[in-house]
Amino acid sequence: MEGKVVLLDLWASTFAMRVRIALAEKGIKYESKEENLFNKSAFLLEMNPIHKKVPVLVHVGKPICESLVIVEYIDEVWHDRAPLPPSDPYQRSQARIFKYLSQEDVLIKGSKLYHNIYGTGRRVRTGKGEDKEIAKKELLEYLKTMEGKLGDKHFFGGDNIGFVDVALVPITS
Ligand SMILES: N[C@@H](CCC(=O)N[C@@H](CS)C(=O)NCC(=O)O)C(=O)O
Repeated sequence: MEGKVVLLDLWASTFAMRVRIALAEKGIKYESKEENLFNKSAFLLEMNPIHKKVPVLVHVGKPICESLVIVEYIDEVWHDRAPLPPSDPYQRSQARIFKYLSQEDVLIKGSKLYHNIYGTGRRVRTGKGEDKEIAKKELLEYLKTMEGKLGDKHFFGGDNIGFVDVALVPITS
């Protein structure tokens, strides 16, 4: 499908990186508009009026927000190029679990209930004292589980990069 593709972007954003990886894998040409989060553009506020966050993909003038939703959208629209989710239903269900574990919006803000890969990583980076030490152990368990699932494969998707890789690489690298 053709149509102008614009990414409201931020080079340092792990969430925007997911979208950049998906666009690169699919070979989609797009315009990147770098945002300054201390002085958000009127276009960003118009395209993502609720959360006012990057990334936002604007495709033929219509905005799509939330990095993993955007990655799924990209996959569905350009489905003929390098499919990201596995075709096998069981493998797809496993990919969805990793998607759940890697999104930040399941966190309860201000609480310590960050029981997913993203949240635990954040506790390791920003936590203090005992909670930081607990988070380190939890993160190691997550990483070991992920390594076990990866096995000898190059990607979670097998020989080719897949949805789980796109979701996890920016937050674990
Ligand atoms: N759940 C969102 C998170 C996006 C997000 O937190 N973006 C940050 C940059 S890394 C942002 O725009 N923050 C601006 C703000 O919080 O005002 C996603 O997956 O896209």
